[in-house]
Amino acid sequence: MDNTTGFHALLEQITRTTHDLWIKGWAERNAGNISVRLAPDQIPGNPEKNSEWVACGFDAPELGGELFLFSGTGCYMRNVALHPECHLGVVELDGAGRRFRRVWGFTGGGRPTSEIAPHLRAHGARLQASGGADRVVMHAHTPCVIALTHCLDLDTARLTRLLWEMHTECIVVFPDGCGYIPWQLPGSLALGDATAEELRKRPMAVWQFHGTVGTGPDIDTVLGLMDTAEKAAQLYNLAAAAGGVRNKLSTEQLTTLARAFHVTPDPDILGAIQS
Ligand code: 2HA
Ligand code: ZN
Repeated sequence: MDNTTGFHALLEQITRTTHDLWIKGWAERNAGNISVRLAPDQIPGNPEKNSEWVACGFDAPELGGELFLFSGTGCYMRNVALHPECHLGVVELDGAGRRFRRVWGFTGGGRPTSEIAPHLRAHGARLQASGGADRVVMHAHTPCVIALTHCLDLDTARLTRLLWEMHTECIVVFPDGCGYIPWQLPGSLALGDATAEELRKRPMAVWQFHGTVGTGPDIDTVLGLMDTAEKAAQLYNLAAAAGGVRNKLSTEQLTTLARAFHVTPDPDILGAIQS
């Protein structure tokens, strides 16, 4: 596969996914954002080399020299497929991870998402945690998960247990759990740092009163991860509205699933599995 083919294949996946986020009701107005740390075969041909360097406002030395595709600040997910080169852009980080410059896209003066700090912090955390395999960070306003954060007193263990117990798929899809981040200002470095702390241990986190952030090696995996958590939250909300959750997966059933599917759930959340 040559460079151009790789980049265009990525653009197709992204534009399909941004449309999906809109159709799913996860991306009202300019909600949601995506970034991808580009693999060598995903770098666009003829990168621009003369655009101005812009300060990130923080240092991300672990990401120095990397190229990222970002959705743009203010962009509506439902419109990305119409003009990808306007709503998406590729930026290069300098060697110190302190400044970035545009090398493709953002025609019409676009800039990376307002959530650039949480995105880059998430990339840094997952680069280390996954040994370089994870390249995608996606954020969306997932309604059922957000509703949970308004109804329940949660922390990472409580949220993860709830999701695992409400849907058979969950412990297999995210055995490391789903992090819970108490409310922080959107786009802030504080939100980025709190998110990174959870993402060093697990690939997904929920932002209280705001949404979900998912990470993984490719876009399908990340959408699938976030969708599975959202489905479990939807099942909880439906059951609660229908009279209350009377029955849920037991620790024994969760343990049986983990053994059958060869996953090791976070022992601090499930308890260590006896062999
Ligand atoms: O990009 O979703 O969190 C708009 C948002 C901010
Ligand atoms: Zn948001």
